[in-house]
Amino acid sequence: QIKKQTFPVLGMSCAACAARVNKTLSRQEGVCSANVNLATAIATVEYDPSLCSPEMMKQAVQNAGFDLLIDT
Ligand code: 9UX
Repeated sequence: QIKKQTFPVLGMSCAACAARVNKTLSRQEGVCSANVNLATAIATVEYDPSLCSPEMMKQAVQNAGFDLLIDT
């Protein structure tokens, strides 16, 4: 089933940054929806845990020049 989780995002300083992180997460296989809040620096992601993991999201966000804090 779909899991909904929030992650702090590091490195965003403008709306275009947030849009880039949002697009990066949205394109990730297994991600159903992503919403990145610039003001709170929090990404809310709904995903299928059988298709992707927070580690994979972190890697993708790092490749885009930002970072995602995951619990593990
Ligand atoms: Mo605005 Mo975000 O120039 O990298 S896009 S700070």
